[in-house]
Amino acid sequence: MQTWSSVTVPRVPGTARPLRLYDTATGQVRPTTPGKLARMYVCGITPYDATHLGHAATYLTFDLVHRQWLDAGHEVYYVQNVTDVDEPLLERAERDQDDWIVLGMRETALFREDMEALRVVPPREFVGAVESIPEIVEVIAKLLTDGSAYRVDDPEYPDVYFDHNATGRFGYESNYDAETMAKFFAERGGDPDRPGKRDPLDALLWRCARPGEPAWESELGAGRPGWHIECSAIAINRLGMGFDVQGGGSDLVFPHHEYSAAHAEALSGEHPFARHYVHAGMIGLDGEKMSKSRGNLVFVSRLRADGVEAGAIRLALFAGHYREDRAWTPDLLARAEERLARWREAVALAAGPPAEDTVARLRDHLANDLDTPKALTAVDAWVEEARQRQGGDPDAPAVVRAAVDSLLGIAL
Ligand code: 5CA
Ligand code: ZN
Repeated sequence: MQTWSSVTVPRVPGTARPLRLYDTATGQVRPTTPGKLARMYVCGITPYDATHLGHAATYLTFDLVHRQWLDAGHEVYYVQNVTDVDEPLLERAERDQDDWIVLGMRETALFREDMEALRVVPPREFVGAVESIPEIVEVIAKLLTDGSAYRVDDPEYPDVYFDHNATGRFGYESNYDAETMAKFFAERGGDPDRPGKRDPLDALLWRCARPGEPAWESELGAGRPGWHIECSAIAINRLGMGFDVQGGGSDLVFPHHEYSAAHAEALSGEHPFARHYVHAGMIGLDGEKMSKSRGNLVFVSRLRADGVEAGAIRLALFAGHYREDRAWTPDLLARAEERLARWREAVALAAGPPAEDTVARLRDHLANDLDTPKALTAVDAWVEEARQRQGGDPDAPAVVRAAVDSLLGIAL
């Protein structure tokens, strides 16, 4: 698929800090240790509705990861998928009497526009599930040959399932107990009661064609892929095993990232799938998680239509820490707009207090598990001093402007 337009990331004087991130698998904030090429996979949208602020918060989180690595001199091989064939998309198309392909194309186009407007540095590869079916089929066939996958005993629909114990490490990513796994598996797209499975927790890899459903001819028979194997195949075929960061919202901790890792590890015989599993908290509205199925959404495109600036959306979301579940409120946006105006006013001054310390603190806070609340406070301090004192270093406003642009993605 086509990705979206690039954005210029200015260079900032001084030295970057190595990025440390919280890893769900080990429960610790650990240094990321990319080579010259940093490798990141972030789970993309299922395009049946417009991008809401929850999605935006997640993609902005990983944009910060991307930007800190760029600042540290790495090249970043960033891959993001689009789940352009799956149950929720087909259900929505059915409900609205829409063509699922057209619906997916329309929402994906809007997503690209939203990401561009938010100044998100684009992935190097933006990959659809449909266009990846041949490579997904290939990995499923290999899992079947190796005995990590099996067909259910159903002559009509002999769907292929993954033996979740194939690696002997299942559960290492989420660290959930059996009860929590069973609960989330059932709630988040799993089918514990499918007759013929060897274990309720085994996950679907290939769904044989049913009447009226989209299907592709393949060596597995006509059908379509399960969800988790899509991300395993797309990630390892581009990034290889042991890539630096697997990312998404915290609703993907289980089952999605646990199974994506288990599939890839069973397939390759290598561990780990990713060196860090990084999860953004859930954005809520009126006390509930913002989600397409609940319909309590604030769309990025709606805010754009209302003239809200990307920088204000970033500042509103970055006012909280990325791992916290947090609420979107009109007041949060109003405060972010005021902050943006104050910052803009300060960098437009002819001079300001020396920028070195501010830039160093900004880098320190962001390198420490993306501590954006503290990073914003560090910029606030410089801004207040610049506005009150006037005068000082004539180069400082441009340096702060470049640092805020490069490290936080905010154009002042
Ligand atoms: N296509 C799959 C991933 S392979 C999927 O989960 N799509 S999605 O459209 O449902 O979500 C896209 C991304 O936004 C995921 O990373 C998900 O974790 C994240 N997300 C969804 N809702 C929220 C929310 N309310 N707050 C923060 N992130 C969210
Ligand atoms: Zn995914």
